[in-house]
Amino acid sequence: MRKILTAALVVLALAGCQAKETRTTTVSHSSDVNGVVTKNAVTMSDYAIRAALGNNPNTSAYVTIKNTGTTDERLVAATCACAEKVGLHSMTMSGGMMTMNEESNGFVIKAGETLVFAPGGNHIMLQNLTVRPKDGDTQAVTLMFEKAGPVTLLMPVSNEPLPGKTAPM
Ligand SMILES: [Cu+2]
Repeated sequence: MRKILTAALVVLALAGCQAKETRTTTVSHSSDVNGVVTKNAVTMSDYAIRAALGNNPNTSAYVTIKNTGTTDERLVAATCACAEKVGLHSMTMSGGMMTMNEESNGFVIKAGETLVFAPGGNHIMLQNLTVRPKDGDTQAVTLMFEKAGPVTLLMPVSNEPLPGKTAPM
């Protein structure tokens, strides 16, 4: 697990009111495991990509993923044509410092559970941007799931707070 100090982490200004739009995408996948047919479904909501600020070469994307299926799922990786490197990062507090950790094995989402990527916590890190997302644009981000396969979300570029989620300040 790689640890990265977040000295350069930009605390995004969270001006404005709650986003009124809700964005949801659901994919279903049926599989036959040892003769038992299971249905694996993941629902993605509240996704957005933050506009690139100033000369910052990086930005983040957020999404809420609910596993509505009966078997565990794993988010393996994410890709975006807008960045040279895309990582799945978690945040932990150590020694009074917030640090980002690259989760190279991805995130397990157990049946019935929800994985949240939101400001101040888990985030999809877009590093060395080749396209600088601007407010109002849309950017495709592909999530790679172990069972459901690749899912491409057209993420709105927005610095508005995500519905129901506030950044710890
Ligand atoms: Cu990060």
